Amino acid sequence: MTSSGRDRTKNARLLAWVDEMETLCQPKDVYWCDGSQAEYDRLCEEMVEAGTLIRLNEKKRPNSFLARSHPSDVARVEDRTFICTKTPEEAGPTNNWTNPTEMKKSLRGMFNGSMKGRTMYVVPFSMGPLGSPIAHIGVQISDSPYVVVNQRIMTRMGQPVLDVLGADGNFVPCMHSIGAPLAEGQADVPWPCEPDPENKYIVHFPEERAIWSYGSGYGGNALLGKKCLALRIASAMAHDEGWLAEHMLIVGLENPQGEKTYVAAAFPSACGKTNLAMLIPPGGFEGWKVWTVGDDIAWIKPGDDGKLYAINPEAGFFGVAPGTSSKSNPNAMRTLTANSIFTNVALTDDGDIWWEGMDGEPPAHAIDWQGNDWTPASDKPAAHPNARFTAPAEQCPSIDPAWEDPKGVPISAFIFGGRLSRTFPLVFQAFNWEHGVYLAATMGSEATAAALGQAAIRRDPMAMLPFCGYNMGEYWNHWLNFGAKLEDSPPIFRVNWFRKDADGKFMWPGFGENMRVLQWIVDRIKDRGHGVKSPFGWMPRYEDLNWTGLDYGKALFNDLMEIDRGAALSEAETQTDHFKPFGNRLPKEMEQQRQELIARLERAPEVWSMRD
Ligand code: TSX
Ligand code: MN
Repeated sequence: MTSSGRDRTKNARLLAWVDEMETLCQPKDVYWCDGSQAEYDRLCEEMVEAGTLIRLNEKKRPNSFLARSHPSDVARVEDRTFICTKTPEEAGPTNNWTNPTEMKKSLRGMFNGSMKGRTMYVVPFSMGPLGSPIAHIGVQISDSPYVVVNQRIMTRMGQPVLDVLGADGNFVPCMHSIGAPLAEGQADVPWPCEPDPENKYIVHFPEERAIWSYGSGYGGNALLGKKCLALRIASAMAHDEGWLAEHMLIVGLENPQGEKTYVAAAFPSACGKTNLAMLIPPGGFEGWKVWTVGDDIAWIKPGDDGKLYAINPEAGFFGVAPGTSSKSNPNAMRTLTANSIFTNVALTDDGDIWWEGMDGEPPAHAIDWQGNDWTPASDKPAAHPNARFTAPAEQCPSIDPAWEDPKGVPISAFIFGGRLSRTFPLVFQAFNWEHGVYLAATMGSEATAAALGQAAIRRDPMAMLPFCGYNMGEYWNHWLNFGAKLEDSPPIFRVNWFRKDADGKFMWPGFGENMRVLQWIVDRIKDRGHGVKSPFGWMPRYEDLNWTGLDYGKALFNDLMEIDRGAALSEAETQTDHFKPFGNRLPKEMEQQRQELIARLERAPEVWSMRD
């Protein structure tokens, strides 16, 4: 036995599992990660020598690296993601289901000898501050050193986790192999993986609380603490135990009096969630401050005082690089100045990184994400559109002083967003919890069907469509029950930064200016904010928002807030297609809310507007 685990933990279940996986995967050796800086530095140096990492210019980007993935391994593989519950019904109509016994059998076949010629790393990690009552421990076994160093940024990783785990502590086993064993004498490649997408498997066993991932070294497929544990497995735990595991950012909104209000917000992809999590208030908001607790995942539990408390289970940001700039997100740019790993971005001639949408002029020459020469005249992007940065959260200038508080931060409201170019107002507040759950369950973003220029809504309920580890109908039911049990359920808001006018131009400046919407939300939470009743929910009038520092007229605002009855009714009609697959798992409240919306719209004028 090459394993040194007995010196590191007395957890019998962990030791037995590692031994069993060593026998199955047949690695050349086993290494238990301690999580130290020295270990991180050594693994990075080994990857530089192997060609997996490129060390960036030490003056411009200290202690930072570039990785280029195999072109087949650039994103999560949703059609290769499986939820293996006893019955397909428990996984629900939005997940890929496979029989757990059969899936386990074929996984054992795949993992048999899959680590030949490689080191098997044992990576203990905590999702959430070490020892927090809201945190959970996972242990990932992986044959990828790239995974190990990313996990050290994204989670609390190493020996302190084993110390907290103790002899009888519980953990989620997270089994990972890139699926590229090395034969005797076979040379390695910079990014080994299983290149055939059909042979990649991201598999969840929610009942057993276990994860098996095969064939990919990339992001959400391979850093198993994030989407796999903190969302898919945790959502199943949260359902059983009465809490929430959500795809949400968490921010603290501090007013000039120093009062802080924390909110959690869910958006589908490409809505700028990380930008909102790190927002800098615009001119006119002196004394206001937005504090970042997390940009992607929130674990939320009711406290003894009846309030909700949330932690960010992660310790870093794994964000989309293209589009990130000093304009769109100055705090992110500052976070990335050192100690970061960049994947599939471009390499500049001075050893720094670049991507589309970064500040300033594009470089005259660079090496693109596939390692080829690139100039602004090239017809392909220099960075892959899903290129990523991995950066420590503590480096974020707006990181909240309480971001590692083990008891979490109190959540006063939920915000749900979408990307809708027509007929959807900037902001409104749900009439009550049930109505808010309905608004969240029907949220989505536009997928433009280019042919007709027509916009169909791609539904992404609670932004959890790819991340719910059980039947989504039951998930909505859980949300309804969760709120019903609370003495004081928090208000729920919907926002849309992306409405366009008839000329196709964005009507709302977005970015830092979203602070105006956030202030109204804080006002409403504190029962200070005025609102008018619309068919959609409570809305601010022009005079209810703070316009200091922005030249934005009342007529334009009223256009931004108007509701077209016909469009809203046909939207409500298409929700039947969205609800139908859930059958008797659809909570009756959802259809009830839809009918109530239709009734409100039928009583409304053809164009509902605040114009007087
Ligand atoms: O992140 C964005 N946010 C949230 C910021 C806190 N983006 C980028 C989305 C892609 C990830 C936005 N894009 C936002 C937004 O609020 N709004 C828009 C649309 C928009 C784009 C450009 C302009 C205005 C709006 N530019 C000018 O008006 C000059
Ligand atoms: Mn996400």
